[in-house]
Amino acid sequence: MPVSSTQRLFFTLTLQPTLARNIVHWRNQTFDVQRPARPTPATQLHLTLAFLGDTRPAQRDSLCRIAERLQNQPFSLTLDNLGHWPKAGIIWLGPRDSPRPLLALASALRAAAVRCGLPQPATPFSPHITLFRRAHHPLILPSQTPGWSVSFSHFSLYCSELTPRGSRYTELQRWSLGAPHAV
Ligand code: 2AM
Repeated sequence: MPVSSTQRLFFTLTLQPTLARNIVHWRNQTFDVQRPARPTPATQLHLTLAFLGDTRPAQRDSLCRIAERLQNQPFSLTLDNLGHWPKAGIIWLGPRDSPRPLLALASALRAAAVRCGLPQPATPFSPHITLFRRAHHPLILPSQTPGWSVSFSHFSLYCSELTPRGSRYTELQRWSLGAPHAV
């Protein structure tokens, strides 16, 4: 099968537009991060549950069938933690404590990926929302975040296309949490 028929996919939690705009507003006021660090646009802020990489149509269809049958529960979390991974060049926002239903959902989706022939990293799931990319230089992070509390009632499958202007994300499908059917 030609490589062009694959799609670069990931399962993710999306943020409400108002929350995304609030995060960007706070980020712009709080961080003094110079180029080449690149801030993530508000419309692209998300929390990845499982990165699938290049996925064939048959694999995508199998994953969608599994996702549709999941009965993981909705949950809330608090975005009260900041981190910097200098090697990856990522500054992130995330929860200090990960609720069990979040961990269970990520684990179920990673397991589904493996079942469909899409290997997953051995490293533990580390929930985060990327605020900046290409941030490889040392920096001092703000001591705290506004501590947004966020509820999630669905998760999504996204396609990522790499363009010269950065990644372009498209939602392909979404599923309710707590109900075994697509939204
Ligand atoms: P990141 O924000 O930490 O880079 C789409 O690329 C999403 O999948 C991003 O949220 C990205 O996380 C995540 N992801 C996880 N592993 C990845 C990988 N090996 N390559 C690209 N993206 C990955």
